[in-house]
Amino acid sequence: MEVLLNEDLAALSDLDEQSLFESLSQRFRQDRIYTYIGDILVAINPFKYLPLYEKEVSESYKYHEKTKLPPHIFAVADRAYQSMLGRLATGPRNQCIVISGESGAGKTESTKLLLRQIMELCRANSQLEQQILQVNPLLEAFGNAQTVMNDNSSRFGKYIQLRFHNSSVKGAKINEYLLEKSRVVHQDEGERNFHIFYCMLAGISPDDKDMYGLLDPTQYRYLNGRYGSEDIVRKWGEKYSEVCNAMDMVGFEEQEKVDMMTILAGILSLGNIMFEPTETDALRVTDKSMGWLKATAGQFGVQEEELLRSLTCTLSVTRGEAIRRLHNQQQAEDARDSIAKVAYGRVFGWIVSKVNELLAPNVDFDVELSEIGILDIFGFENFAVNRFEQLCINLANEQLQYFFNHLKPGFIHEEHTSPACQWPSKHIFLMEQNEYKEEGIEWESISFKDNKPILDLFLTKPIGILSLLDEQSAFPQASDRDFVDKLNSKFKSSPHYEVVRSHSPLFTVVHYAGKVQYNGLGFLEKNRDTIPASIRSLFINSVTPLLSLLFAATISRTGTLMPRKAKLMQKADDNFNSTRKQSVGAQFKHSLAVLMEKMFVASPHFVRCIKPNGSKLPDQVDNKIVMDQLRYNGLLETIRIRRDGFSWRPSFKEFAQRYNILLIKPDLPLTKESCMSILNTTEIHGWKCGSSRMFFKYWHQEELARLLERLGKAALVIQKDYRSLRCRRK
Ligand code: AOV
Ligand code: MG
Repeated sequence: MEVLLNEDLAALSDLDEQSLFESLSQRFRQDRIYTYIGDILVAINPFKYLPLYEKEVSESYKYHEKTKLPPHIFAVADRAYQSMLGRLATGPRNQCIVISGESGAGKTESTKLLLRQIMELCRANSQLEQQILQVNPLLEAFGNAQTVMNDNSSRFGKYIQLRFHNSSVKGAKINEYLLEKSRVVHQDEGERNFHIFYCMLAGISPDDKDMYGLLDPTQYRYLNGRYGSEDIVRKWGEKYSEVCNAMDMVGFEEQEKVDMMTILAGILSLGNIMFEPTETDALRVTDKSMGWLKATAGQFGVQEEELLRSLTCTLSVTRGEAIRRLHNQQQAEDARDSIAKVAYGRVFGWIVSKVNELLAPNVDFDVELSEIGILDIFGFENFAVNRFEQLCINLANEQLQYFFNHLKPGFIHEEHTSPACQWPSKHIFLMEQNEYKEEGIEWESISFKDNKPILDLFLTKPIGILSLLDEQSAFPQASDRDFVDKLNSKFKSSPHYEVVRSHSPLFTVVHYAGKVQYNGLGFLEKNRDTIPASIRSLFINSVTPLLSLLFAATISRTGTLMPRKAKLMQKADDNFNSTRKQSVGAQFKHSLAVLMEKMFVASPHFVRCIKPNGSKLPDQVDNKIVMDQLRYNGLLETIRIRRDGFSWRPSFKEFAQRYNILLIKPDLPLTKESCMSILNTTEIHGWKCGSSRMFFKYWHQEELARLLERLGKAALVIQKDYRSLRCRRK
């Protein structure tokens, strides 16, 4: 019994910060990296190989009983899959698994294990299954990089939706969030560019290397001259063949692959183009880098002069008149880097939309599909310098925390899902407490740290951080300082905002997880994310088919490519300053809202990943680092809320109908008394009985499901015995 108790820490009677920490670290020292806290799985990154994922283990967790086996990520896969099929307790068929934790905590590894196990469980269409499993290595090559926190850090967030018809998988769809494009042109000390560059250089055949015009890796400025030991290079080489293999499996065509690699080679060459001023105040490409200019033009399939023009001057059209402004050296370098970023970003976006096209479910429209979604998104970030990217990431985490706090599994779905999908908020708790009163149930009010005010600070229109950012972004003359001044004047008295006195445009947000100071430099430009007209037309005219497609088309919010007539685009581009394009902040806000809507109408599962120490080492627990994470991700708070509330409240009729089989009396009246006698035959405790309905804690549903399951098994055994008896008689 002791072991069982420890495997689910929600069952500990005195659960506080210290005891939670003690139990988790004690288990971790015995290589028990997984622990349940109620319906949350806590996973501590072991940073070493553990024999936890072998075939036999995977088999044993298929259709298992939760308490019979130790906590495991495969158990989460099993629960999600069984719930999707309606085999476990009631609730919506769509499932979503939210994986959170800070960088290097093990989110992506957990995602891969979940995917693998779900594919094992459904074993339907083996080709599709293989395709789905290949998506990860492909996305990782293009979207992951080595950082100081994690050697394989995801530089984008993703939501993978697996779509099923009955028990078999029919397709998949990926949403990606905020690829960190700036990494293409700059990496901090101890970090690297996206994996794919190193893989390509290490793995490509000498012939292909010539074809793409690739040179020695140490030559490229965008790679910082860093490459690696022979051992590492060999690993990259192997990874390259894996990536090529994955592309084939998923269904990319040969020409598409060639185009993609050529564009990557072009980006590397582009990075080496340097500029210098001439005596006449104009700007020229240095003699040394003339070769790189030529190479880039060749690799991008564009005219050399046109490329040069888009680097050295800006063309703007005002009232039908073209005005050319010459760049200074800094502006030319910025133009070069933004071409590299936009080209890489488009390639990545295209890969995702191509994957979605190739893995789209091939079924009739009227076939209803259910879904298991897996969210692997960056954790809360607080660095020495926090930029626009950190602001977005932390906003996403506020949103997730809100979801977590306000969710009462079963409860919301059964009784309060409105078609318009109103997000449940504080009123759920009020409603809940009124219901206790009406039903004559004793209750204590449940208090919780509501982060709605922080979300409002970001999202309210027209006076929220994102709206004000959009407002300032719309003024061509506004500066980052103006934006921060605006924030200061609007929010100086907000409890979640702090004015910072400094020459730099700094401001502080008091997040649920702590204070974060942001540096507003670059916010306006990153939020606008506009591509100069000259660059777009440069690429539209490229002879490389993929490149021309990437710029003649826009990638919609849902991730699918929407080709448009290039002419139309160009026309719009000519006066792009005045055309309305959604800002990055607004797009991100929108995709978060879509995600939340999906999540609020699905049955949720939570995996909270924890990093045991900051040095990526096995067998070491750093108390402070772990404690901080327990606090940041609000584990304790959530445990308390969930333990205190009654999440499932079936009417007497509903309950008696579903569980009368436990009494083996099919004609039982559907009354309060019947409900009580059903429950009295079980060993389930802690429920309450109101005047019209029953009140259960979140874990009761599962206990009841288990009883039904046992009964089902018993019935099967009886049937089998009966049949064999009859056979023998014959
Ligand atoms: P992350 O996804 O949470 O960080 P990862 O899933 O990439 O973190 O994990 C980081 C590293 O930890 C992996 O590359 C593995 O070496 C190791 N690791 C994680 N889980 C396990 C496990 N179950 N068993 C063994 N090793 C593991 V980031 O994407 O950086 O936020 O942005
Ligand atoms: Mg990751």
